[in-house]
Amino acid sequence: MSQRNQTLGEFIIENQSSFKYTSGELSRLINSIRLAAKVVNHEVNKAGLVDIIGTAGDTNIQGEDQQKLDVYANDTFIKTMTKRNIVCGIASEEEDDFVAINSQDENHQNKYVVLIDPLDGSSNIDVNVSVGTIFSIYRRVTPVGTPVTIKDFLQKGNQQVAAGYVVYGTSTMLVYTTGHGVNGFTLNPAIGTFYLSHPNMQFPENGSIYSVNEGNYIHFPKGIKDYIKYCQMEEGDRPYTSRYIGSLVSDFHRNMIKGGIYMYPKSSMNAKGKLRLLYECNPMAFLAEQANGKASDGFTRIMDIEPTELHERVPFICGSKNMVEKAEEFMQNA
Ligand code: P6P
Repeated sequence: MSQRNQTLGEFIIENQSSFKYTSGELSRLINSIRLAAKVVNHEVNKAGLVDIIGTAGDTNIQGEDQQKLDVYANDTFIKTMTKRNIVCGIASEEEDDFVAINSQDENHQNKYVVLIDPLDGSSNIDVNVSVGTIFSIYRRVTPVGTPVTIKDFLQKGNQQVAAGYVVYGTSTMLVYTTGHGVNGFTLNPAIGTFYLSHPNMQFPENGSIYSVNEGNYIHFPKGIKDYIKYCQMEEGDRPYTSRYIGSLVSDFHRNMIKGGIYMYPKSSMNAKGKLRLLYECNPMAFLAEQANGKASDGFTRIMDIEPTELHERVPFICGSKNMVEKAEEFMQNA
């Protein structure tokens, strides 16, 4: 019989015992994310065909126009995870406050909380550029049997039990970690099954791609400006190539495969940067470190930052270890 790649379902079962909380709940949670990803993928792939593009007429807490697909993705992930009766609470970029899951957990017995950016890069939807979902999973820290509280969500990134993303691109992939490396699964749309296509993903220690919105150059801190000029200098393996998709998941995914660095620094326009710590930077930082990469704000390891509020933003530098360390050197010597 011809060999075939392992499916995501088979991978989850095979690796369940390696996860210290082997009650199977995390496996069921990852499976619920798998289902929601397929449902959202179906809508994203036909966005141009139905009247689902454009704003839903609302704005989210970030003050950004909510694209209809944002709302659809948010509802899909929340409903799918709720129905599996595994999580006690969900925080989302699209929700002002966290959502306590009481309907399926009236005795507050569920142990996991999920933080999610249901459709990152959604401003790209109308121009047919790839977008993504980012998720971060923790065990609750308040007592089981009591209602979930904000403390369960404001945990440092180094407490994550799992994190990952779905990239809705030329193909749809689910990439995740439970702290034992990073593995990528590609969806076969003909049969609706994710297959292990990228086992043990690793950032090359060096790379020649830098990803930053250079339109904001004049607003960047001196250290970031100095590092960008370093990337552009003719010397050794430089000048590097600039690639910026405007979708964190896509820039991160390309850099993980080819080697590179992604930066969203603070600026005179965004005093703390643009990206959110809890459901963008922490999950991507967990993946980066599990793939031999690095993630910081230029000075502090992202996963060591103590969160103070649900939608807080931090400056974000992430990717190939040697490139991140060089950028940190410029930031710290500026
Ligand atoms: P800018 C998308 O809105 C996002 O959060 C990331 O996915 C992306 O990398 C960044 O913002 C793009 O922001 O300001 O460069 O358009």
